[in-house]
Amino acid sequence: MTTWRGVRLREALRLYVITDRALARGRPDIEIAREAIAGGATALQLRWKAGPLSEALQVGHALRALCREAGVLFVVNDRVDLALALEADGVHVGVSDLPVPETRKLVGESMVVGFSPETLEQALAAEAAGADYLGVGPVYPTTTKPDAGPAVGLEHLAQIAGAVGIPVVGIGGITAVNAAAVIRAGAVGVAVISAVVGAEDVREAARQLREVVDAALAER
Ligand code: TZP
Ligand code: MG
Repeated sequence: MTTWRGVRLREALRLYVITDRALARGRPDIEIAREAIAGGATALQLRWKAGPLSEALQVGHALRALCREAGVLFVVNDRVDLALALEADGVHVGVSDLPVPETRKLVGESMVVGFSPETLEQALAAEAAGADYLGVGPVYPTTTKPDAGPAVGLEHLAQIAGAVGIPVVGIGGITAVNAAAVIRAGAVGVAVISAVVGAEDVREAARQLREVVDAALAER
């Protein structure tokens, strides 16, 4: 397996779509993922918050195969064990999950490790401990993650993106309308749930977001 760590990662973080059963409104994760990728998603994260892990494994295997076929980065949220079992390309941990040093120790050197810092200090420590990218947010208000806390804003994102050497993606309340500002603040891409997974036309929603992100990156 070729690794995504390093230069390839920045490109892969342009449009990072995260699964969500509730927002999919009965549409299977694999269908949402297929449409999102057809629209231009460059990374896909399996975010499993409820239901048996055996089912997460089943869904994950299908998503893993789809992403491998499409050349899309496949990341598992929170669970290092699930990421390893699925041979995911990456694992994403937050402040309540296994810390970055332990995560890196368990997954080895080829798997991408993402981290969601709440402060600049946490961001710098995660980079030093071997995180490959950071997810910073919620940039804008969101109802998708009830415990996400208040919006941190573009300045907080810009401060972290300017201080670390690893790529940063913005997350939280991002749409095609406000995504360009996130890129201008220093992010290499945007991570979204509702703007794509909750859309009536998932493919078109992804296409529009990707267009905005690509245009904003080209202007930097
Ligand atoms: N982490 C911070 S905000 C958020 C997560 C998982 C939710 C993002 O969802 P949406 O619908 O794109 O605001
Ligand atoms: Mg988490």
